[in-house]
Amino acid sequence: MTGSASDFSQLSLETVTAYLASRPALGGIVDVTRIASVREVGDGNLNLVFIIDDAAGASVVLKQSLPHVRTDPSWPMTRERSAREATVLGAHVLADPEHVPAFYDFDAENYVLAIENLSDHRVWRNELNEGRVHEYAAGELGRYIARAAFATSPLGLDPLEHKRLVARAVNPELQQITEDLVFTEPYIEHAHNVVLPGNEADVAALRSDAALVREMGLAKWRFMTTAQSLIHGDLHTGSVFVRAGATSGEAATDATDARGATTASVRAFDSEFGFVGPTGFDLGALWANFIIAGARAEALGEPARAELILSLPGRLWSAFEAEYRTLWPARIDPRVWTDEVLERLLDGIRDDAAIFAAAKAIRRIVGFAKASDIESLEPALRERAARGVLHAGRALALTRHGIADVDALAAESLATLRAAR
Ligand code: SR1
Ligand code: MG
Repeated sequence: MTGSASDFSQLSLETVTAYLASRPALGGIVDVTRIASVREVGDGNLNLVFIIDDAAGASVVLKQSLPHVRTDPSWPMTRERSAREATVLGAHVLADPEHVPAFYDFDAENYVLAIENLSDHRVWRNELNEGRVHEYAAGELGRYIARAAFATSPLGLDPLEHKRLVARAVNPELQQITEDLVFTEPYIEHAHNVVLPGNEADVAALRSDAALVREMGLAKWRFMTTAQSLIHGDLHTGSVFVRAGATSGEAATDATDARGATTASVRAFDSEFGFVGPTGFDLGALWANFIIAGARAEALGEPARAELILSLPGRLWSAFEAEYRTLWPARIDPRVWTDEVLERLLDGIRDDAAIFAAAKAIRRIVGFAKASDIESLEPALRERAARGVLHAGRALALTRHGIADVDALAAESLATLRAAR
């Protein structure tokens, strides 16, 4: 019954401790008889997030989906997205435990995931906004995407298992949000679209560019009809935690390895938009957000930092490709998946990554769910930065064909950002 002490359908600061006590799987994670603090820290578009610490310093994060968009309660949203996130995180923990939070529990009745508290990490987008690039993170995420892609595709899964995974991971409502927000709404008149008056002509130019709209239509088709691997589905820099190591040139933290040295750590979280889709989508999401972060650095008059940030797409791709190649000999069916097939797969994933990057860069300027990198700039700087991202997205979408060098494409994006006035 709603409001009773054992009603956990919408957790609150008052009910979280009783909830923990009701979950046997969490007994070994925190001491529920000695809870020291409970905080609600959710600041994304969708969910409640609680951090609970016990008196001995152990902690856990509880993430509960709401039946609507957190930032817009009039927009209903399936709570089953929690189950989809549990499916993705469960599979990715098996594929690459180094790059995702530890996964303790999933409560399907109350839509609650219990995961590792990574409070000693920082959200990468916030770090980028403050001028700390954490460039090592791009390579780590390239390895993560490759490991997850290999393990959850027919390269690493028995064919029947892959089909069962496709069925288990289908995520209709959230997939449709991406179809609408990323690939459609920026190119039509829609109430979700808001730009500065000075950027209205830039958006009109995108919409009247038939070649660009065609590329976005084809990208949407790829997104909707491709079932390669179980993707994260929303891998922007706000879905990544980073913690620098002692030698990575960033601020040190108190997490140490066996020798007492601070260890770097990079974790992808918030995979509720995941499904079995195109592997290049996660690469493209990060790539887009590197363009956006680079636009911010340019707008703030930090060209060296912008250049460093625009080296990240290449670092991401190189690490992905190297890991994918390393895993390739272990593919479960080499009979017709010859080494030539590997080259074609990589070509296709790279091309997908580029067009998805273009789409995801443009959507963060035009449509719903913008990026704080740009939004936190004062309007005169914001207008130019937004224009630069739109121009860079368009150029990437239209010139990527046949260019196998991600560094060259990123260099073109940097030049485009710089040319925007
Ligand atoms: C209503 S959800 C809006 C956006 O937030 C998420 O981060 C996804 O990117 C989604 O498109
Ligand atoms: Mg999210």
